[in-house]
Parts: sequence; structure tokens; C-alpha cells
Amino acid sequence: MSKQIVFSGIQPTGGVHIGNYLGALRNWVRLQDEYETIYCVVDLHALTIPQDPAEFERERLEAAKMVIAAGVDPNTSLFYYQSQVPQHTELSWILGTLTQVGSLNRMTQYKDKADQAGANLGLYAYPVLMAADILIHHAHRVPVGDDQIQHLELTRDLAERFNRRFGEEFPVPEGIIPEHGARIMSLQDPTSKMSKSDPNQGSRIQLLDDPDTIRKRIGRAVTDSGTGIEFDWNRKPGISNLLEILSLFTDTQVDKLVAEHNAMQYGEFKHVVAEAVIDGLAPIRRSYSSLEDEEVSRLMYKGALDARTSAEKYQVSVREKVGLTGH
Ligand code: AQP
Repeated sequence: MSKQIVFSGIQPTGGVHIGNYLGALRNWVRLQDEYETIYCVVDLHALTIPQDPAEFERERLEAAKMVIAAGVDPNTSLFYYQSQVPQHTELSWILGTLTQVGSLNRMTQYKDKADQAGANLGLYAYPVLMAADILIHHAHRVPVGDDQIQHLELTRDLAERFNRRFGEEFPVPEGIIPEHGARIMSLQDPTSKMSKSDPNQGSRIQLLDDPDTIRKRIGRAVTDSGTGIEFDWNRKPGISNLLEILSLFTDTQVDKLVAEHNAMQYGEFKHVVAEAVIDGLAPIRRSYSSLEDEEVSRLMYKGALDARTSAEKYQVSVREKVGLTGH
């Protein structure tokens, strides 16, 4: 029996952080054994917020290198830049004609980002392009953090709507949401998610941050004024976030960590967390520095050619179904 297909993407919108890693990338790596995996640097999505062109070129490459350094093997997974596979945008247009404006109006990411980016059409249509990314490969499963659940629901609706209207084409994809790590919170405001676009650099740890930066950022992480290492998102969101991060980096249950560290002062506990993060990121930093830019660009282009071949067969089938065969 052929393997099920997994698709996921990451935006090249600045330094990849431990939220992206724990919520997504780490799982991308694990899924390579069980599924046929397709991963993408979704550069067209990133253009929905203003980008400086020269800087953007660098960030695309950096994102690609980061995914490989985190353990995605371009010889095992199909891995490429979204903009190099034009079938994504064609399908996005077709799916856009099936999308209710009312459902886009409900998207919280659009509401959150419209202020920062200007309320542009690309940002509004972002979830439709995301649906096309997933459906153009007939993906069955989509590993994402919980900020993407709403977009994935729209993808499922569009797959069903297309199939009903034009005949069976797309599998209706299901999310793979990690039980832990689906929402790593900001170090400066543990009630909002860690994000690349947060203007406060102290809110996040990037995968390439050096040990001193990591110690400083975790040392300054916002916690409550009490004592005791307890896991309680309502009363102690800052400490709970740090416990979650420690648990994921050390593969240890939160309960066990609480039992071990309960009597510690916050400062002492932060030191333990910082050292675990430093150890966990060290192999990624090493692997990143061994990657050659040119070799990664070559691998990405090869990935795009293979992705076009994969996407073309479904593009033909979609065109036939909607009446765009050309004769
Ligand atoms: N804080 C987070 N915790 C867990 N998972 C997260 N993801 C993002 N933030 C967290 C997951 O990372 C994957 C790639 O995300 P993305 O690059 O598509 O952008 P995003 O979801 O919009 O994440 P950012 O970091 O907040 O970027 P900006 O600031 O540019 O919007 C996704 O699977 C996401 O769920």
C-alpha cells in the first residue's frame, strides 16, 4: 500500500524560533519515516507582509537551510520554494472562486496581521493559497501548530466543496497537531504565542541564537511574582511555558519535571531551562554552519522540478474537471 502524503510549510519571515521548531519542524523530521513528506518554504505567503527584496532573498535561503539543519532530508522529503511551483497559484485562483467572503472575514490571523501589513488582498486570500498548497499534492495529513487550525478547516471545506461540485478529486486532509508544543508562548507575554514578527526580540529564542543570548532571554522571561515550579496555565503561564519548553527539549513528562524542580527558585529553574535549550539547539547550529548556500539552492531547485512533476498530474485533472482542457 502506498504511503499517505504529508504536506506542511514555513514562512521565510525572519529567524525561525523554538515555537516553529517544537510545534512544527521537529515533527516534520519524525514524519519522514512513516509518510511521503512534502515540505515547502512558503515565500509567496511571506510577501503578504512588506519585505525588503535583498533581505527577503537572504531569509528564504536561511529558512531553507534551517529546515534542513533541523533534520528534514531533501533526499527523503520533497522540499522546495513555493514560488518555483506555479501550480500552487493556479489552484489558489480556482479555489478562490469557491470561497465565501464571509469565511475569510472570520480568519483571526488576517485580523491580527492586517494592522501590521496593511489590509492587502494577498493577506486576505492567504488561507486560500494555503489550501492550494496542501491540495495540489493531494496531501492526507498536515502537521501544524494550533494557530493554523482555522486555516486547515477552510482547506477541508474547500476540498469537500470542490469534490461535490466537480467530482471526486481531493482527499480531505486532516491536521497533525502535537499534543504538546502546539503553542509555545512569548517569553515576554506568556498569554500570546511566540512569533517571528513580534517586534520584541526578547520574546523568542531563534534556532541560531548563541548560548549567551539564550541564557539572557530565558533569564529575562516574564514570570509571576510568586514561588514554586508549578504547571498551571491560568495562574502561572510564564513558568508553565518554560516547563513545556523544558519537557520538549528533554523528552521528559511535565509531571516528572515539576516533582524534580518544585522547590527551586525561579532564577535557578530558568538556568536549567536555558541549558536544556542550548543543548537541544547545538546540533542544529552545527548542522546549519556546515551547509553551503549554493548546494542548498541547488537542492531547492531540484525539489521544485520534482514538485512541479508531482503537481502537474493533479493540475491536469483539476483543469479537466472545471472545463479548462484547451480544446
Ligand atoms: N508559537 C508557536 N508554537 C508552536 N508552533 C508554532 N508555529 C508558529 N508559531 C508557533 C508553527 O510553525 C509553523 C511555521 O509557521 P509559519 O512560518 O507559517 O508562520 P506562523 O504560523 O505565522 O508563525 P510565526 O512564527 O508567528 O511567524 P509570523 O510572525 O511571520 O506570522 C506552522 O506550522 C505554525 O503552526
